[in-house]
Amino acid sequence: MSDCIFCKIASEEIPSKKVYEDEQCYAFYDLDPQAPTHFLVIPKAHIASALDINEGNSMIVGHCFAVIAKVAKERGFDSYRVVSNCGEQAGQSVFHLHFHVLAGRDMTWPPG
Ligand code: DGP
Repeated sequence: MSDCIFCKIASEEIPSKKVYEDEQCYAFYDLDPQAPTHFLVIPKAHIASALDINEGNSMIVGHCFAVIAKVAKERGFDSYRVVSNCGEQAGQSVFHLHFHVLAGRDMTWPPG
C-alpha cells in the first residue's frame, strides 16, 4: 500500500535496522524499544491488522511465527513475548499487521 510506513520499510524505501528478511516477511528493530530486545515481524503483503487475517492469508501468519522461532533460537532466547495489538483501543498505531517480539527482561501479566 503506497502510504503505509511498514510497506515502505519492507521494500526498504524507508531504512530500518533489519533483523531478517525472506520472500514473505521482514523483521526489523522497533524505533521505541520496550525491552532489551524488541523487534517487529511483518508480512510483506499489506494486511491492516489481525482482524483482517482469514483463510486466504493465514499461511503468512504461520510463517511469521516460524520466523520468530527461528530468530529466537539463533539468538539463544529461551523466553520471549509475542504481541500483536489489534485496533486503536488495544494500542495499534501502525495499521499494517505486525508482531512485536520482546525479550531480555521479566514480563508482567496482565500486560495492562
Ligand atoms: P503498534 O503500536 O502495536 O502499532 O506498534 C507500532 C510500533 O512500530 C511501535 O512500537 C513503534 C514502531 N514504529 C513506528 N514507526 C516506525 C518506524 O518508522 N521505524 C521503526 N523501526 N519502528 C517504527
